[in-house]
Amino acid sequence: MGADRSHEGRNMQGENSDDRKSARSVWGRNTDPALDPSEDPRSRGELGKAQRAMLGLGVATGRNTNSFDPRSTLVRPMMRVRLGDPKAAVFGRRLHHDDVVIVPEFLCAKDDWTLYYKLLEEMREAQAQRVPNAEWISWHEGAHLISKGPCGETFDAIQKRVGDYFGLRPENRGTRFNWYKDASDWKPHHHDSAAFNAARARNQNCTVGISLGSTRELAFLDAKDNTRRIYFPQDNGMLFYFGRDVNINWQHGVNYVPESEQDGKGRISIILWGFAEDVLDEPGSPPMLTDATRPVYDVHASSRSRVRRDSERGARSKHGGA
Ligand SMILES: O=C(O)CCC(=O)C(=O)O
Repeated sequence: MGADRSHEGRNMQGENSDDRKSARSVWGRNTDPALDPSEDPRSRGELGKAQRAMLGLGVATGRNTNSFDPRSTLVRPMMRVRLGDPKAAVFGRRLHHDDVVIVPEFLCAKDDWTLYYKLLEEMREAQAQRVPNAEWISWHEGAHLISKGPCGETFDAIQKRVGDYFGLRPENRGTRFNWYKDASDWKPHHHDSAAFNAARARNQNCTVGISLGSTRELAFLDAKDNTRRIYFPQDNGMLFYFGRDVNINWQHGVNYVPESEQDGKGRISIILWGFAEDVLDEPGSPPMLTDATRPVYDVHASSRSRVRRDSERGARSKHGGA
């Protein structure tokens, strides 16, 4: 494509000058001093559209380019995927409300199922000792199992490590123990309740999940357009975090596995809802969902009784959930 010459011969004040000369002092200011600047050919010759846009000498599009203005990319995404270091004690970087953080092998090697079976063993012991609420119950209309009172050394240690990794306030940590007993269990799409429950939202601005056992897909479904879906694999030992606005903009769930691919193996997810400090507040966050903006699927509840139920739940319990 031929060069766009419309801005040549003007400097930032619109005066006549050679762009290349006025650019020299600005271009490449922040490059690594350990590098030889002459190895970058852009320090010579004609300025490209991206260079000119950077210097305020005009912003151009191209036939296959949305914008050559580098600042046009500084826009909030609907989801920003970040990677954490499994060897670190803390994530250690500032979080955004759009963040999804993935930490593969956070708890164990991908092919080591020791923790999966150990957690199940601890749950069996708790159930045998009749620890209150430790029993398995059917959840999400029979889609999978949960325990409302999970306990055990391993469970406690996992919760602590996960909460500390993101610096979640200890007093606000809510938890859930999901068991997808085999590959036929799944989880329907939903928002965690902090998306629509103001009392919860005061104490919870993120969801963190730990996966153990079979790899399953965590599916995100655009809350405004269910043709838009993003699927993340959840491997054994992996940690997965998502921020407040991800929970509002998307529903999430665990995809069903086609019958031909079911292998009998299960998965545990330990979920922690909590409040991460110092998350970057940026303009353009979505409002919390209200009864008007949130799709109503419960044909048995009037919207009024459900609003009341939600706020009561939030006031009574610090735990999160769907
Ligand atoms: O199992 C998972 O990874 C998702 C769990 C979840 O969405 C929930 O417990 O609300």
